Amino acid sequence: MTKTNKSKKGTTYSSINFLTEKEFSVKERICKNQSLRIVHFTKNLSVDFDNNQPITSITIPSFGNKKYEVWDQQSSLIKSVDEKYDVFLSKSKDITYLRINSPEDSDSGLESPSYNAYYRLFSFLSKYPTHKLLRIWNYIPNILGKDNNLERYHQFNIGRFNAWQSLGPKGIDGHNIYPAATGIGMMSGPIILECLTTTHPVYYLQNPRQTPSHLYSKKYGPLPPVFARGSLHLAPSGAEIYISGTASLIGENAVWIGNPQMQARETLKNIKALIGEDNLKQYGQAGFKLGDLYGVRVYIKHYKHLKIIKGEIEKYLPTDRIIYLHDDICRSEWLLEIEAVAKRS
Ligand code: 3EB
Repeated sequence: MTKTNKSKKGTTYSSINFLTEKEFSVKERICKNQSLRIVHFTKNLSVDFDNNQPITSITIPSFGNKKYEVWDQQSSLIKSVDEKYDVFLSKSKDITYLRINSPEDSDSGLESPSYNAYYRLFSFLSKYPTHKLLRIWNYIPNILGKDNNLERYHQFNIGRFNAWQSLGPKGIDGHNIYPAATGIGMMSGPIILECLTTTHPVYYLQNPRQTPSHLYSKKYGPLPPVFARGSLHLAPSGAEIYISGTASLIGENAVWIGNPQMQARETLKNIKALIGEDNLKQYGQAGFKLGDLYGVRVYIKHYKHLKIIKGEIEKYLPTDRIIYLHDDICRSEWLLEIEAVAKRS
């Protein structure tokens, strides 16, 4: 039984830490009992998922010795599996974590496994009407590959879009509601969705510098990717923003083609605009700063750009809040993508 710790304010709180293999092995038993979510970044596809533990192996290698991302939740956790929709669930007082794997059969592409993953997610969630989607991670094997002349990311987007149209969450006016997300490559394995839900208030943010993704023109795929640029979560321990995967994008176009340093700067500028006061005052919230970011994942396409990108990011943030990952981003022009959680310390 996990002990429930209360912070000074009497509210629960969570923390995100990046650990080396060694640090993780020392704390493994504690982690497994107290963590809402553990992501293991690895080259090798693990044969099976442990459906009793919140550990997910993701085939995205890390550049440094940090290999684990651990989300600690200082309150009791309930773990279970929904047999009907094959959803793994880890539930804390404030946030629920869900994981869905959707394998690809032979060579029919990603549209149907993507539809299947979202169909299962929405069917599962329909039983919990008080839970709202807060954040989704979409791991897409061989994201830049093509079959039948259609990019695999675009196939994924078709499946996701269609599932959302038929079963996804809707606002009172009937419009679809999309949470913050990441859509990123992975070396191998099934499509994996990791999701967070909450029963507390959540507002979905757009970025004033960027076109909302559901309005992208057809040149970026026959049906658009659907996600918000961030989710503002009014948690009992204070406001926090789940920042979607963010790249060097103005309007709907990639900028600074071929220039990793300027792509890093532009990406940070986008994040600043998303979390800044101007974008939040309509919700009665003060702005956040780059110095408020935690759990920062930096996906980098080429090893040769690591140093220059690291240099840009570490002008604003301490190394221990960042993990650098080697990965393909969903548009071939992008050399990096950044995601994080903003929380006032
Ligand atoms: C972009 O601005 C970057 O497909 O779920 C970011 C976040 C991106 C989420 C997704 C894709 C997704 O279009 C790519």
